[in-house]
Amino acid sequence: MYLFAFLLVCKIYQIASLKNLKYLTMDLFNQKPKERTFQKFILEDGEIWFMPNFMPLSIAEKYLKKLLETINWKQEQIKMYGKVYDVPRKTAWYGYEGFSYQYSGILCDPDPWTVELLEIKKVIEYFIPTENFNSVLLNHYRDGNDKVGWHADDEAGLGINPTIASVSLGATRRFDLKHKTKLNQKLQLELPTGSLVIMIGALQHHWVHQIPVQRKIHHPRINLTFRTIKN
Ligand SMILES: [Mn+2]
Repeated sequence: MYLFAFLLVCKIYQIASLKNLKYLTMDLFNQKPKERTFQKFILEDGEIWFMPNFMPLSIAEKYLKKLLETINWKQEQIKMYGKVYDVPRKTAWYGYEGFSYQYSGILCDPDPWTVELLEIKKVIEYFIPTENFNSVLLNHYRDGNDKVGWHADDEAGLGINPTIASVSLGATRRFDLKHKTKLNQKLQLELPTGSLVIMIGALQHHWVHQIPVQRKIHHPRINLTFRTIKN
């Protein structure tokens, strides 16, 4: 009897929290989407589309808190010159079953989508209807000491000219891009909370990007990069 009552309370709580989250999506759509447009940077060998106000600040704050608490954050390690180091950020991988990813030569399965991640995915796909992302890589930069070095998202599993959508929540961090061979081709963006960046075209084949160390930043930032893995 008590167990039944307990389960009922859990169920009601679950429904209530789902409703709350649906409200977030509604709210996102109600914020006059037409006023939210992309600034398009048409670069040599690629494009960057930037929407600083993708999410209202109050909603970005809610997602940040929720994702920090509920995501299955992992401390990955890398081997360099025979020594093992912690990756300077926490990471997580979510997506549909069957779309596994390769990390340091190991094949990993994604965690199943959470309600929040599916919501954010849905809203991104409202703005770029050509995409149907099947996975998301999450990065948690605990403070300005966490970073990601120069790299391209050019793993074989992403195919040719992948579209990658990146949502920022929390501390504003700098996002640097540079062309691999045309050394005068550079772009620097400040990514505020609730902003959306889309990387398009041949960008991953010709450019590299990084999130540099910024020691004066003492707050966390989460970054969600939605991708389409081709199996
Ligand atoms: Mn990247």
